Amino acid sequence: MLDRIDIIQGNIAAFEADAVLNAANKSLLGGGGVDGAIHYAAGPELLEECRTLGGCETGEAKITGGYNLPAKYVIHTPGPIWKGGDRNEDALLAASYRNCLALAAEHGIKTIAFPSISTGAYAFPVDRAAKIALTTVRDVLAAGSSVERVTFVCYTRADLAAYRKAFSALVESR
Ligand code: AR6
Repeated sequence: MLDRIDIIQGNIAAFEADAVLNAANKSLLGGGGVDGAIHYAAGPELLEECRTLGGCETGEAKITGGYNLPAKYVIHTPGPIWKGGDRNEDALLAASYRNCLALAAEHGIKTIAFPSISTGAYAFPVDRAAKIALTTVRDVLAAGSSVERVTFVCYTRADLAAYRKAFSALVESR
């Protein structure tokens, strides 16, 4: 399943895939980081559609159109805010990845790009998040998802290094 996962450095708002993931907040009404970049590139119609969704709980996911993005869809998920690690953060982060992939499969999405959910403004430690992200995606693909390709789009070199390291550890543990 790891051969269906890519890790690259870039801006997720410019990535060409059936869907891109938005590391949103529970209001789904925009913000900084990934959320800001996606809304800026998609244009104001994305916010108009988001206003109709009534927000989203942490670890859950909602889907909209991609408007001016290269991607056809945006899947929005509020990841957990890091509070030290004993507030169910790991399980909530895994739920974000799982619920996004389930929604993607329901919509016939074959290619999807994820940012590093929760590791910016929400302060989740990136090494720990990378391991959870990759193992969760690998397990969903292994369980028979119709999603064919998952790309992690890392913004910084440090994030890229963390995701590559976590990926290598998974390859070695096979
Ligand atoms: N493409 C890919 N990755 C990016 C981009 C980009 N254009 N911009 C930042 N990153 P964050 P969170 C990386 O803060 O931690 C928003 O205000 C960034 O380096 O975007 O889940 C929302 O509205 C970091 O590694 O998301 C919420 O209020 C990762 O993406 C809150 O931030 C996630 O950083 C969500 O916080």
